[in-house]
Amino acid sequence: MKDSEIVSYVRELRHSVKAHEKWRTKTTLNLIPSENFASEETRSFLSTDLSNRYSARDHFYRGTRYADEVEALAIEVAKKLYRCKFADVRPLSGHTCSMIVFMSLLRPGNKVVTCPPEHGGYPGSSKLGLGPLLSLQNLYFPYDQTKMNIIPKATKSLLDAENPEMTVFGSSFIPFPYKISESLPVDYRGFRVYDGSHVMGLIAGGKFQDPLREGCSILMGSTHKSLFGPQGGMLLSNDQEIFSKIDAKVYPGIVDNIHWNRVAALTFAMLELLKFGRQYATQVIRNSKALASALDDDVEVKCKDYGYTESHQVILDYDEKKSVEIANLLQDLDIITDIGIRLGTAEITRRGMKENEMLQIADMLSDAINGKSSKERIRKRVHRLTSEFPGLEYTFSRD
Ligand code: DSN
Repeated sequence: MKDSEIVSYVRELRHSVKAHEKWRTKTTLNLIPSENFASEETRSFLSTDLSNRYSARDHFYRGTRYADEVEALAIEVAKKLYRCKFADVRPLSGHTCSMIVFMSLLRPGNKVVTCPPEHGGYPGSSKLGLGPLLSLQNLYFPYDQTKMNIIPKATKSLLDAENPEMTVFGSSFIPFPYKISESLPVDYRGFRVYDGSHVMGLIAGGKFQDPLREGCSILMGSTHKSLFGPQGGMLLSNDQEIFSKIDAKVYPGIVDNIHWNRVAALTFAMLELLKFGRQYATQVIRNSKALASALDDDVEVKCKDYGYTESHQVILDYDEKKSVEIANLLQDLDIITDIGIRLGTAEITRRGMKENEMLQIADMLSDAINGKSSKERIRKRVHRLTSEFPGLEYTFSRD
């Protein structure tokens, strides 16, 4: 390859990353509920020397003195934040957590119950993902589409009849907490897991549900959705026997090298949540409720009869084709969503927006979806709003 071609690739790479940074952090209004802003200080840990190093459980490497301290601190902070006895911060993602839990505790042919993917269950742990890869039998919770939740009584009957080896509560579309204890038969002996990927930040803030005290023995999830850390995963438990089984499989079976820079960044984000989590989670939920009720005059929102939402998610009620059209239209206006359509309030809350801004956003969404204003005018309003919130809240002052 010629030098000039390499230089051109370098230029292209720099350009794409810089343009992405400006577009997604400055210009656009991000309503994807599985994303968030990590604070500048959290992000600064990601580019430290920790990213260059190894440290493994078998102590094969020297030079790990401080990386080991970082891990010990991470575990200590995670246990405090989630009020539990055991924490593992090594998983590289929420999906890796599912792999670790399934591969440690289940055998081929075992049954696992999850939320149905067609109703917003996480596809990665369903028959579309890990199920067939690990030769598991996938069963699904009976689900009430109107309430966007599992049906406790029917779930109890399913668990009684099938006696599955594992039940995984939680979902990617999760406007409401699950009634865990009401769904579990008294004599159910399977593993009870909560995939809190979407709601880890709300759980940390004490504002959603508390799975480890509601009947689950494992809480797992990703660390970058409502929990505003770097991308990664985390496993938490109060059960020593279960945790030991998991621990035995993580290294060297599923996660070899741990990304220590990520663990340091996660620890900082968890400290932010220890200090500001309650305020943050309270405002996220207030914002979701405000956004949903303001939208509902003109835009189809699910679960009106149930107060719309108790999480960071507001779920719109359009068919697949229309949802894709809307998501594309909104992207054109610098409003970023998925094609679910789920609207998430975690990132805009972190930027400091409150109920008043939710009314403005609802107005922009309604104008866009119903074609009540020109694209140019809506885009300008989006840019005005994002420029008014250049910073980030719920973090420590650097003064
Ligand atoms: N990517 C996540 C979501 O958007 O819900 C699932 O891990």
